[in-house]
Amino acid sequence: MLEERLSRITQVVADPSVTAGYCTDFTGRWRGSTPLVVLPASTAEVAEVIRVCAGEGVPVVPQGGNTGLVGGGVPMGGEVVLSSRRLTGLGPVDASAQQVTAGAGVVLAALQRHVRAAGLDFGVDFAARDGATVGGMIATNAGGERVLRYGTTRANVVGVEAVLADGSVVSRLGGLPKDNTGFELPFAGSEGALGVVTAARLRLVPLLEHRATALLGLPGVPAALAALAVLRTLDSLEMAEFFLSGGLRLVREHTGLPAPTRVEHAVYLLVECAAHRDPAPELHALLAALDAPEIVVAADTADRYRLWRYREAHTEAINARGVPVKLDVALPLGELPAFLDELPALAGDAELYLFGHLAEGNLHVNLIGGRDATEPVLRRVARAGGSISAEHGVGRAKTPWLHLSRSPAELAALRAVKHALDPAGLLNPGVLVP
Ligand code: 2HG
Ligand code: ZN
Repeated sequence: MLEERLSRITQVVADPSVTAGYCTDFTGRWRGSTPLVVLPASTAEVAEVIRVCAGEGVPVVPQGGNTGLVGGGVPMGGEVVLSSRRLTGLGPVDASAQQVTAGAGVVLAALQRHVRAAGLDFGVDFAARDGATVGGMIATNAGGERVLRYGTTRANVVGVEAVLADGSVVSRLGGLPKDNTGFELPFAGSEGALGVVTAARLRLVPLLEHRATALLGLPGVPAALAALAVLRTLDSLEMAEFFLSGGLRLVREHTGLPAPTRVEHAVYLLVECAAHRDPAPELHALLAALDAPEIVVAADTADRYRLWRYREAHTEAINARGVPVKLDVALPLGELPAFLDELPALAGDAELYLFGHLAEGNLHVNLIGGRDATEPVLRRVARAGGSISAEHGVGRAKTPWLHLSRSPAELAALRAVKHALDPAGLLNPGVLVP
């Protein structure tokens, strides 16, 4: 029996009251079921688990912190869940190479604490830092709030260790910055469909101890884009996040926070600079020259986090309001104003909440209630040369629309890679390349 065989390898949970927590996503939109959650504590155990499941023809859904938003880590077909929660090894920080090795189950916030204690930092950061894991971040190629400076997760990974669908292990944790002995297997963005990431060698960045943060109240997105163009001249710029008055109202209702500005504005732009020397003078000089109706400057670290909270609490505030349809899209910056003008009509009778990462043209379109507007919104994004999934991945949510962002030749190549590495379709069936 499968449970017995897997139990001989590692920890297995079958109790439905426990497995239920692995079967539903954060939004409540994706609700699956599983006979078993398997929690291996080493790469060798993962490999054995995969070998047993492959031998029995039992499909597996790899899962990290279950903070995903596209149904990519939920067992919608009754699959076995392979959780990375016990793969929490963290190696010593290599200060001269500026690297660290982390297990797939290491939570982002724990990684940050570990490397910051050694005077370095990890280049990726986002609101789900207390739940998201290294393996999940690689599998989804997570982006977040610092992409404008450090790129997405892919750019911050030196090498990956993973278990393939036949149970074999590929390990690239040596950390050589130069090693052109063939191409790297594309685990970043593979969404658990090509292999189970078990550990990674991560690139670290200097810990910048001086930070300056400001919230700009602006009349519209064109003004926010104009401000961004000016602020981008600063080498120290690290964050340029935006939200709108409607989302702010919802966040305030949910959190009880006071208004961040004297008067309400249509658009809010949250910017942060970081450097080895205090970036406040250069940021404040540029802000003073901007034509912004209102600017609030953070006084200290607690104040910085207070300002972040208006932006970062959007996801939980929206969730408290209802089960959202989440469309994570990106458009060329020049296309944003026209797209945003048309968006309310495309959203129809759904409640629309919009926020995101302005520098990448990455909009989080959240729709609650009403008719499902996924189709018209994604088609409009594609017409503008945008992406139907900027940073959350394809998961199960976006597979019907993947053709809007990828050409037939690209789709055929994706399918060929999937088939070569997982011919039986054992890993995360129905996700990314159904
Ligand atoms: C963020 O930027 C996340 O906070 C979540 O990508 C976005 O909830 C969302 O739509
Ligand atoms: Zn985001």
